[in-house]
Amino acid sequence: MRLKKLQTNLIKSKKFPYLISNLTNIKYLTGFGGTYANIVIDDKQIFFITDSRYTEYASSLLPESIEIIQMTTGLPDSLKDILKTVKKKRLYIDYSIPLSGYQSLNNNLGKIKLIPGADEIDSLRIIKDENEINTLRKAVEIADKCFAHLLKIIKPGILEWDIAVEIEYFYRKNGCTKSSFDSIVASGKGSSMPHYITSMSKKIRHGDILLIDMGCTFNGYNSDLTRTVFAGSIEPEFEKIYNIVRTAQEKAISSVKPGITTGKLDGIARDVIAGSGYGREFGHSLGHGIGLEVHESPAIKGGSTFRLKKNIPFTVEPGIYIPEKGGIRIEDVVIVTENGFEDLTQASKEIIIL
Ligand SMILES: [Mn+2]
Repeated sequence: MRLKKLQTNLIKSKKFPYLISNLTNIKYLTGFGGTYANIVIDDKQIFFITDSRYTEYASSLLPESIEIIQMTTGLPDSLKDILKTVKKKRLYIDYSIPLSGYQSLNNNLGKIKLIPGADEIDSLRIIKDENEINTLRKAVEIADKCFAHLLKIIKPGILEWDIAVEIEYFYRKNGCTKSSFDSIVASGKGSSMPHYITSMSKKIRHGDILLIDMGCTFNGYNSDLTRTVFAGSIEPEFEKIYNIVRTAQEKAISSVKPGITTGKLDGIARDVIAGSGYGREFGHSLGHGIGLEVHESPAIKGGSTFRLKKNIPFTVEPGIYIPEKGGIRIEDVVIVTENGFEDLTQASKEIIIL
């Protein structure tokens, strides 16, 4: 069980009792899907604090060895009681707590010493187990199918918004609870803004670039997919740029293997793009880890010394953006294997003119 594994790690690093308040981390550790909970892990006991809405649910979910505490007068009081029980005057706090939460504890826990914990849970979450990988694989597959579906309906004259709505509908129809984020459907000049906001009134025009960034949430796990297609025709400059981005992306992906740093990987894509004269037009990092959150550790960025390991999934998404003209981005989700990589994304990377 993940909670036990974390407890073992915390005992080894002597960081207990340890408080976790982040709901995604709590979901990862226990499966709890409610909207309020905290966990305190001590060396011999684990406490699960929630309010009256969730105590019954929590006791049906958690093993008997975990003590469920129903919060009545606020978190600081519950924590004081727990620390009294375990006879400790210190509390490690996971770094995912918001500053407001930290300050509230600091003001209300009296003589108890708060110690910033580290990224103990992030470092567990970063490497996925077989179950998680299969779920991710399914999320990526649904996004791929959605893209294939979009190719049948995209044509000049259709609204950006209509495409975004179609994505949302397709995802839900195919077993997803939601999109991973508001889909980006950016046409024409809008495609030069990496995080464009989809317009409710803008129609796709003949000759437009169309950048679509879309992902879904399947059983709690996220996918992320970007493809750039062309409405009616393609300008020679953007055909060239498309091929540079594609080469950069494929070169980075084929370099993925255990041991390579994410900084090096970013550099491989960046060198291709800079070597073609578009270095300044690739402003963001190469990618990000993906799982219970659409953006999670590790960051795939320049300067990072983080070394990839087997079963870490992440995105590879270089782009070139020419202000006032348009942009191209291509994004896949890949996973590190024993000796190399598997590209989970199957959506076509050929130049598509619709
Ligand atoms: Mn992404």
